[in-house]
Amino acid sequence: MGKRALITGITGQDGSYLSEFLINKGYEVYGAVRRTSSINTGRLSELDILNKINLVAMDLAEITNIQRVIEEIKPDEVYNLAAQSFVQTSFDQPIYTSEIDAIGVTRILETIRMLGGNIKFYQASTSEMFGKVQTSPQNEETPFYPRSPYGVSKLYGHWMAVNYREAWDLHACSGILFNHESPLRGIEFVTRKITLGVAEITKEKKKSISLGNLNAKRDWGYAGDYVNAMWLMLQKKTPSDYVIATGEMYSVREFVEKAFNAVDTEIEWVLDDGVESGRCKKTGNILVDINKDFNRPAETDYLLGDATKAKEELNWKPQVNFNTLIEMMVKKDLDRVENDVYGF
Ligand code: NAP
Ligand code: G4F
Repeated sequence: MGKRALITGITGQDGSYLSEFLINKGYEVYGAVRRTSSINTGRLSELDILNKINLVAMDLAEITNIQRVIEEIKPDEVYNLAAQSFVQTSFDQPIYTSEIDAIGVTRILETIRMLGGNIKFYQASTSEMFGKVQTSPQNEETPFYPRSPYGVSKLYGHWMAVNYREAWDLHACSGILFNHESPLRGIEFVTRKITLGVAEITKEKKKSISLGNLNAKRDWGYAGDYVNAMWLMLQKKTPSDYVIATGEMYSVREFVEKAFNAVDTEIEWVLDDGVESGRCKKTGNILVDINKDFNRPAETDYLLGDATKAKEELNWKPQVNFNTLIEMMVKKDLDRVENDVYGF
């Protein structure tokens, strides 16, 4: 019989791709979903894997629930992907974010320890823990300096995974993943906001996109490549932590330019009375305006990862580059807008 995996956050971007990946590897996949008032499995349906997954009700806020579920399922591997994952929201909901992204991790680790410690554990750590970066590029040795309640909460979860590994000999790994995107990315994140906006403008459903800090830079990869790395980590005999990144960094501004290029539109940045906008070079129409509401109280200005350890020890490297990623996202959003089917 194949291995059994429990994925928290299965309804999210990474949970959906990881499910697909593990199903293809012959795993029996269990997905933890929190109770919501409406059906929230659009991504799993879009990948056509909903009927291949066993969904179980589990909220990271509730330890009794976590204990019962893990004891009953007896998974070989637990992938903890559930989180309040939007940095901006964490400034408005810092306590809730800590409850799920920090303490939620301890709830799972403690459950695994109480059940004998034989379940392998993956923690979804993040480059946001580097925040105000101390050196560049960032690797596993780079000091952390989180810049948001999300980053601070994730850092707690990260160190808890390390601590349970060292104190209780748990097979716990943290993947320090840099930004990864896809057509299944949530629409509040900047990449998807841009690609959906480009599609809506192209199909004349919208006139412009409002954005915040265009100069922020990120190391953007493809989510489908990154879930592979999660699995590879848990297959290693000795657990460890790994940075997963492309090693290339681009600004939000460059992302905008490339996304419009994908629909044969050239953007020109214009400064008018100190106010910047992105205009169509051909028509002069404003396609991007700046709205300070999207600025963060404290910003992570740039992130650039060095995934050498993952390359050497896991034989992992990204397959999809920046341009292909953007084209893939714009194309999918054009289809969605054209057919008026958004899925999630
Ligand atoms: P996502 O699309 O926002 O998915 C988050 C998932 O967590 C959703 O399934 C959500 O369920 C679930 N969730 C939230 N609160 C929960 C709770 N209290 N109990 C149970 N489930 C809960 O995030 P993602 O992009 O797939 O990221 C996956 C993980 O990797 C997250 O932990 C994120 O912080 C981390 N990460 C992401 C990136 C990235 O660039 N994508 C980079 C580094 C680390 P609902 O569907 O009900 O909301
Ligand atoms: O797309 P973002 O919201 O992603 P952010 O904050 O980098 O966080 C993502 O990546 C982390 C890994 O580093 C994950 F841990 C986390 O869960 C999440 O997946 O913003 C990216 C950048 C920021 O600098 C933001 O200020 O884009 C800038 N930005 C500019 N205008 C905007 C906007 N971000 C959003 N969401 N919306 C805007 O209008």
